[in-house]
Amino acid sequence: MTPETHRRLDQEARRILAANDRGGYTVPNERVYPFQWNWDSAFVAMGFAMFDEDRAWRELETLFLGQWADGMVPSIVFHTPADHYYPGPTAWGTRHQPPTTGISQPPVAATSARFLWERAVDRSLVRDRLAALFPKLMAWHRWWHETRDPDGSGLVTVTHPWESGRDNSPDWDAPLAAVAPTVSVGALRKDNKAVDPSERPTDDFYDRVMTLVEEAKALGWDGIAVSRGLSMRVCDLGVQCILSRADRDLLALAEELGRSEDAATLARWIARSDAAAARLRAPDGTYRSLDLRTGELAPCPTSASFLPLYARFATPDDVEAMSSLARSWWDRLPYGVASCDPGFPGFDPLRYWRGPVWLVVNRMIADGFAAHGLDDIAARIADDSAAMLATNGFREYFDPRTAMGLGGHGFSWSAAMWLSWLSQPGSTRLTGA
Ligand code: 9WN
Repeated sequence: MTPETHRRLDQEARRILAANDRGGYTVPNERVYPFQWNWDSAFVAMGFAMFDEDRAWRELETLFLGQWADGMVPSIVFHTPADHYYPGPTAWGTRHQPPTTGISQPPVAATSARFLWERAVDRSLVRDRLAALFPKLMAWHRWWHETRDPDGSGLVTVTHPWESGRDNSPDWDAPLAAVAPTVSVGALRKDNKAVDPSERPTDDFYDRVMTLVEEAKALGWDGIAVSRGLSMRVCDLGVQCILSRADRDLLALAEELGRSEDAATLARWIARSDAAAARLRAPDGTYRSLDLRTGELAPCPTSASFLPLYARFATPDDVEAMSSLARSWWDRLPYGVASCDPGFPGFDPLRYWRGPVWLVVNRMIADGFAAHGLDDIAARIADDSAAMLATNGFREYFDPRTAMGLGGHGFSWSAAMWLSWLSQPGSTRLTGA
């Protein structure tokens, strides 16, 4: 990449974060997603950290204004009204102020807090902020490990595809097929008017996922009742891995803060999920999501299948299997890492989480390979990611055949991935380098 391109991307990335900044929180993209999203903000904070530490901490602090009394941190915080997104606060029918959804999203925030802490120019200036955030992070992790794993199995449950952040992955095909739609919401959708419908989920998908929302509303959004009672209950490989990594990052922060009891609790949770991970390994050696109602594993590997490396529970055999899998995908597709196995019959390079590449997932996968000594794979993922941005802009996701940009434009977390990762030589590991 030429120095001019580098400079252009730097400027554009900062411009995007400034344009999407609503004062204390960032919208992923005004046109499609006009509120604060959970894991988006955790990644966006890493971008801000490169030039404005105070603003980076604020992003996380603002997200936790949405935290529920039971510890849950919602997928969306509706800080200010906007009528061009569906489903908005009324459709969710939750009681929190500010209004929120009733489901969570992948818990990247503790990893983000550790990222901010490790890169702080003067840690003494941010220690109080970390100390104030820590118990909130701990309460959220407890919610995952207790409310979303009420039997202490070591595998946490997601009850809605949007909780996974990988919204219409093939992982949800079978679990959603078992949800009998009771609503028809196609006419209410806004997303497929803002973005080409071929790049978005179908109406049938929306009917089923909004049926799950109705089920949870009928249970009064009670955490345990939802966890045990919804028609969809899956251990999402992505959430399981991201939580496990975030537990490790939170443990490192607990030690920094001298919180030994919390550190011991975290160590117990980590050991329990590490022991349960084998249940997610398919006979072909790849990791998959697990339908907790039927005991069935998901039909194909996805980009989440590389995340045991990021989580740090992968065995040496797993490392071998994952590097072969990554190389085999590059034999079929020039740009990595596709969100779904290119050999899967339902692979669709344009449609949302059924094929396209997301830079935040690439960031986690590259961290995992680098941490296991596979720097060549980590570097190739970074090169592909930078090439997609340089040629097609800061789009929401990209076609793995052509690098064509898809979904929303001027996307906050894509900008943050440039600022915190791709523009920074030698910064492949997210935390604990
Ligand atoms: C539902 C904001 C979010 C991301 C998700 C992505 C998409 C929302 C949607 O956009 O989901 O949460 O309406 O499609 O799948 O990962 O956090 O960028």
